[in-house]
Amino acid sequence: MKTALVTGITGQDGAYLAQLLLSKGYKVVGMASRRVNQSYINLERLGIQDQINIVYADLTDQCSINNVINEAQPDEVYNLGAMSYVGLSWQKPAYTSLVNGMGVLYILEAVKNFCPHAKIYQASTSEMYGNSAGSDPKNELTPFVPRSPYGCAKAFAHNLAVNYRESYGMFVCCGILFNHESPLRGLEFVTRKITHGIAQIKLGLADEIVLGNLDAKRDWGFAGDYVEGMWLMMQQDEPEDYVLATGKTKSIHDFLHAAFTAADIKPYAPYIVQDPKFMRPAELHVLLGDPTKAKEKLGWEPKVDFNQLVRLMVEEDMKLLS
Ligand code: F7E
Repeated sequence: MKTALVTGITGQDGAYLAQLLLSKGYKVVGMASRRVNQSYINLERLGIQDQINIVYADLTDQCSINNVINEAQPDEVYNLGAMSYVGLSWQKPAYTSLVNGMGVLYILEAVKNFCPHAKIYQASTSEMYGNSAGSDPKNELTPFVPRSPYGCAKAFAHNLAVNYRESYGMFVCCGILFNHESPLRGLEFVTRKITHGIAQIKLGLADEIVLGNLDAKRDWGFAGDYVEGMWLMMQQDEPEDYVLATGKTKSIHDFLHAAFTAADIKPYAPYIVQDPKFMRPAELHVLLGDPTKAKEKLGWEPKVDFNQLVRLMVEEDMKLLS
């Protein structure tokens, strides 16, 4: 039986990845930071909370990471833990850099020193590209020009992961994932904020959704598909970096249209209020990924398309609230 250590076990990706690993017969050790009010709701919603060995450690604390890795002796480490809300990274730049940047250094060092046989997956992100103009769709060779403290920290971590692979011959692969959503997405992210808001409107619990920039475009896929890509990267003989994306981009307007349509409400405009509070100091206008390498080398392709994803999220939020 293989052992996988998953940091960020309480998040959307942690929950879906744990579910996948359990279905493949892994022992799953889930790392949680045990901050105040930490919620295990995602694991509970998938019905797998009792099958995960939860351990407590923090990505800002090298000692705690050392202890967990030394004790668990995992075959595979999936580093999904992060301060993942880009908008908040302007308010908490130092914390974001510590968790998303230095935290990765701590994982790399702990594996190098205490569990050198372990393979590592690092959660890199399309936020690292920033607006790198004229380079759509973005692939593994597109330069990083990050536009947020979040993106800067993730680019640092990505470069470090590649450096440890090259310097020490460690198995470290980075998945450069474009936006991936699901009914388990946190309510602060725009997709879930919209689908949850629609469910509230439908049930008479709210009459508007307050948003920021509606013109931004994202390459949105289903998180359940993307965790399969993570696992596939770790099963290769050689560690490499891969983009996971759908290859299609849609605006927030497109998402609103699809989501309100799925809920049988038209038009959506009367329900939307814009507030500068949700605008970012530096916006990333368009993201579009090229998943060709993942398709050719891993045989990975997203299965759930944009409209199916939106409908799934709306329906689940309706069920949840009613
Ligand atoms: O914003 C715009 C906002 O916060 C998407 C994370 O998983 O994916 C995610 O980062 C877009 C932005 O995701 C609101 O300005 C408008 O242009 O849902 P989001 P994100 O920033 O793309 C990447 C790949 C990651 O790695 C991250 O960890 O939507 N937008 N109005 C809004 N965004 C939010 N959150 N709230 C609004 O009211």
